[in-house]
Amino acid sequence: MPTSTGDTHEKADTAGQFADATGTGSLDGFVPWPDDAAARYRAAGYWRGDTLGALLRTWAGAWPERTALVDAAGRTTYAELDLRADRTAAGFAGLGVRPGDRVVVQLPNTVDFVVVLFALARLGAVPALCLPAHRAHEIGHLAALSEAVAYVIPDTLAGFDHRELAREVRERVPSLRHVVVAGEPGPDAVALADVDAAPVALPPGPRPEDVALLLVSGGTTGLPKLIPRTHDDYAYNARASAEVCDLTEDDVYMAVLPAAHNFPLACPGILGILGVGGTAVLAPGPSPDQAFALVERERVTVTAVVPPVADLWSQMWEWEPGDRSSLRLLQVGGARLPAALARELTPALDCRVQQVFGMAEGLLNYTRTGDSDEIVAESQGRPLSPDDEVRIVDGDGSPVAEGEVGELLTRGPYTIRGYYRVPDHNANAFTPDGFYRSGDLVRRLPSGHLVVEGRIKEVVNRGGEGVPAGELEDHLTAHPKIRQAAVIPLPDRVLGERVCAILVPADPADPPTLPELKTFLAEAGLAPYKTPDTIRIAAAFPRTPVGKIDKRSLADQANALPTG
Ligand code: OOB
Repeated sequence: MPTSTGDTHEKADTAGQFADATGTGSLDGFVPWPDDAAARYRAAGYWRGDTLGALLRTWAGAWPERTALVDAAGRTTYAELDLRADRTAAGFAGLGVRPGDRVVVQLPNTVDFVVVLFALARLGAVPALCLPAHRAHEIGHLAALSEAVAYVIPDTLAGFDHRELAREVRERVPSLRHVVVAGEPGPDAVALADVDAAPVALPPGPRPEDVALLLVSGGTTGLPKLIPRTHDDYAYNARASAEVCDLTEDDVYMAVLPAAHNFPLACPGILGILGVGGTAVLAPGPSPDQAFALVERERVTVTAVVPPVADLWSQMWEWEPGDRSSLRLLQVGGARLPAALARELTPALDCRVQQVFGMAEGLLNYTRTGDSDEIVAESQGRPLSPDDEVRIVDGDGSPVAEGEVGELLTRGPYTIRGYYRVPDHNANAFTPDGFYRSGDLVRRLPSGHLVVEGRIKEVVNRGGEGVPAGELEDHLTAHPKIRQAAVIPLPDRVLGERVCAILVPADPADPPTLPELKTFLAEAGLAPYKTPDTIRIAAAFPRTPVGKIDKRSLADQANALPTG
């Protein structure tokens, strides 16, 4: 164990090294909450003045010998994690990484990921958490935008050599001084194992209101953006989420989605489970063969998946051997969970299902333990915090009538007030009074739960009539011959856009036909203009880096697919 107790180390062998360090408070391009809002969030007890680095110290002090993390390489106790974070922080300091410096981190679900996160947090450096599937286009942009000084990668992953990618990014981004490799570094890079030194006197730690990390936006249009999350707000995000999920020290949370994504990281995810003294199992991915074996071996109690994974698991669960009775809660979010699938999940997996409608920008909605089966199947949950403010507005920005569909705007104690370093974009993405314009179309039920009807940009404009993709997808997936559905616009000379439904059939040998779907939708009471003009049959859908259906690629492929 390190000799220090707080976030400031007592060893003085490099004292003076950080004499001119200023901390991250001055991180340019970060939009803080206004003082009055910040004061309210502190007074209400949401922001408790902790930093992530100090929290780990507290946890390690309270339950040092418990297992914090499990990955393919083995088990790590809280005390070991705490020490590794200190040693790695000292290693980064030795490389010349300073408080406020940005570091692009692109690591798979491993103990190294968590160590690097806490090490940088202790140093006051700011990790930009990229997903393993990001490539030169995204990484180059995010590294340049943040003027990152270092880039942390695995050597190879899923047959892809990240060191090659790093060489390409380095040529484009002059600020990048170090490439740190978990594994074999190759030329011009340093091994993460060598970013390790005796804990040193670190500069004054970051302040709780400073940026702890940058998440990458999941937006499907344009280049990704960086989402600055502070120690205060992110600690609250994880802690309050852990409470909603009734997490205790006896829980074992399994991260199957990439750990850099907000959902498995802090909703409640890895940070939430560590905060209650439980164990986080870092799974390499959501494939049933790997994930199911880990559920059984580690007695996993909670995990989080996107709907396509929930769908796959529900089909495989009863056929794969093994005792997975430990699983008590399956969180599903990130994209629309069709109500029909939601209803199948509890009987198929014999566990409770929770819908999570969240965004890296902040706002989280959860269905709760006491909610009826109907609410859990049909809604995407209600806001986490009593101080989450939600407005549902029409195209003019005026509130819609209660129960009507409109765009969700939100602000609150863990919702950002601006993306990092994009003031022009922020002028439109946020209202003048600080609400984030989510682009999501929702309606509110009398219970306060929200139903996501789609995205503003995913409404097909059929000759002036709006067809929300999500609504039609839900109806289509209720058809017995359809496993998954994605609705996209196709250009049309007369209508402007027409409605194309791309379908993954339940049985590839027996795909649905357009006439039978039209009859089915009419019987369900759907307005005729909302029925598909054309259908395409696909074997599977392309996915985004976190596993959501990638509608952009799908639209590109639509014309090559067979019609039904
Ligand atoms: C999560 O975060 P992001 O940033 O990758 O994506 C956010 C967007 C939302 O604005 C919404 O369009 C969509 O993903 N979304 C959902 C949804 N959950 C997210 N759409 C329908 N139903 C849902 N349940 O995806 C995310 C972050 C934290 C927790 C969970 C998900």
